[in-house]
Amino acid sequence: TTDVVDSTEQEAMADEQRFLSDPLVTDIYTADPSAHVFNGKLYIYPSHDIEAGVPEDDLGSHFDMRDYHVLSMDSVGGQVTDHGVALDIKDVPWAGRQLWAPDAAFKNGTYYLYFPAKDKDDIFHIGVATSASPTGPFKAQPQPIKGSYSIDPAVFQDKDGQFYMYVGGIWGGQLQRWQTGSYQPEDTYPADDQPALMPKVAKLSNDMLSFAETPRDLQILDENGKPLLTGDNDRRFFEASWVHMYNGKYYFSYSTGDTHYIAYAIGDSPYGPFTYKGVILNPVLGWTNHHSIVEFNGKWYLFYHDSSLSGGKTHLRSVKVTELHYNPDGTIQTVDAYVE
Ligand code: FUB
Repeated sequence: TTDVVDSTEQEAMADEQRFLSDPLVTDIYTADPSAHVFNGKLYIYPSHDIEAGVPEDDLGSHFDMRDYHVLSMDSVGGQVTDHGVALDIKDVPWAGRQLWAPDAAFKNGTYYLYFPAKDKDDIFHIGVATSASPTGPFKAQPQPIKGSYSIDPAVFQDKDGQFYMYVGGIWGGQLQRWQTGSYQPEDTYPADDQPALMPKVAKLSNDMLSFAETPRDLQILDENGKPLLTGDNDRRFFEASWVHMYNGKYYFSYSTGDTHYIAYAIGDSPYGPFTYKGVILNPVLGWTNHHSIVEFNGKWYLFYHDSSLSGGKTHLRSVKVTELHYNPDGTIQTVDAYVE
């Protein structure tokens, strides 16, 4: 791709940067951190990056991850525990390759791990696995969630207890192949002056193992109430959905992919529409940018990743955390992961 920053350039950048925060763990590579507070403790559900030796391409084939580890911490800045393998791809009957960005939820004594993987036909779907413990081991359902596709599930519990899944990613995430409602192997996109492809949102069923409805489009609007356009690469949705609530408003945040921002939009309902508000996190070292936002002991935190530990290798990332600050009007102060 013309957009993938040249690896040598990334490695040179890594030598020059001073980093805002350190990796949470350094003995394995981790990415795409989904943070949750369960029983007063912070749990992080990341991807587990490995060097699989797969060449870099636009579809993200070099992200060839095979298992998940769960991390936990009692306090931000305190000791981080790596709980070992929580789910291995060999124990997911339907999965072929590429365990990408997961998320987790808790309901009625059971923990649910939601994860994207390509099936044996190389089509991404969302799987679910369950455990009595937040750290696993998780047992995968025999089939992916019926009607699920694409990548990067984020599960949000609304104030009335209802759970919603937000999902989708373009390019390697295959969202563009589902525009007709069924899978088309060709990659087609709306024209630059047309509304951009949107992430999907669906209510989860009571059993947390299926969709209670057909996933619907989640609208992200500009300041004039018009959908963001395909050509608006600095603002349009690419991947890495996350939803949180602050002061009664719903915040939908996501990566802009090829422009490398974590952006956000605010709305009044879990279904949206959401209005674009700005950038939460400026580009980090490495191509991808992926985050989560959580309140813990009265402070707000941004979990994110970058490729500093690997010296700039895009597919070998490390999870980090920094405090997040709001302005009095509810907008979020932009984080820059590097200090002068
Ligand atoms: O980690 C693999 C993929 O890279 C994730 O699913 C995307 O969000 C990007 O971070």
